[in-house]
Amino acid sequence: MNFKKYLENKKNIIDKTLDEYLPPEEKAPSIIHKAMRYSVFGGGKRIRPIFTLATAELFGREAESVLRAACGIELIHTFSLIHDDLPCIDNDDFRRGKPSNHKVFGEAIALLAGDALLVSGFDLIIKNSEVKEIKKQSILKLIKETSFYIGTENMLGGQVEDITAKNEDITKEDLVNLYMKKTAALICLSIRAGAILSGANQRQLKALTKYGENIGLAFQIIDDMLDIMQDQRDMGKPTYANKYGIKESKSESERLIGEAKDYLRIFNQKADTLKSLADYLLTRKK
Ligand code: GRG
Repeated sequence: MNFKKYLENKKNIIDKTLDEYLPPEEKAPSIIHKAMRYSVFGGGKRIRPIFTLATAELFGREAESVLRAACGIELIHTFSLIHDDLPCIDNDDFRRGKPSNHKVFGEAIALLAGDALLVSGFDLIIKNSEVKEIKKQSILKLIKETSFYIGTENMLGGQVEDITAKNEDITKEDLVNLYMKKTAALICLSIRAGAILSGANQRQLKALTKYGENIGLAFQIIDDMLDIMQDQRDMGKPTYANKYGIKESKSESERLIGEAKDYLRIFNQKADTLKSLADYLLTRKK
């Protein structure tokens, strides 16, 4: 199967799982289920759950065996986007070219839809324990990891730094640290999830974590470049591309992706899909 087909195929099974899991729009209280579905099916790339599935496959597992946990992480990602767009945080009227959740449903419902998706994310990870070959202990470990990677030491803390950072005085080290928390943490979690549920040993988990950190950091630097190239630059915000320019952002993201792939050496050609996913990030247009 070529790589484009691989991405398409995985996206389809992720969409199907999410659709079967989420309450239907008409179920009461209908407005929140509509709001949740609006953002979950709003055109996301599904890159985080695809990382989880591809990592499980690296260990010879079927993608299906970790599908629910992977989708749980996608719900948590969607929650973070809805809250990120709220007037009290980034105040963005648009997400993926469409009106953001609060523009359609109002602030109160958007806030609650985000909360509901966070809760549902954990629920879906727990539901993965129903898969026969998955050890219950590994689900507990993943729940603990998820709390850590989205908590105040990681995603949530990164978001706090993001809204308080001042463009003029942030150093490169602090900006990279902020990106590691705000963006790389959840991407890293999605890779670790596939490894933990597939019984990875410490050496394998360490290599995949380094891969995930590099990928996650590159992802945010590329995201900033895309914002500039698509004329969506926020001048009030310190971003890598705003501060250091497109040329340096490009070479730094290429360096990080190259290093990420080097960490996969211990898996030989079994890691080819994860290497292709790393390369794909450099060419993505959205
Ligand atoms: C309460 C744990 C908690 C978190 C709330 C709002 C928030 C704190 C964190 C948000 C952090 C954030 C929005 C980071 C940006 C990461 C990023 C580049 C998102 C875009 O990801 P894509 O391109 O999105 O994968 P798609 O549209 O493909 O789904």
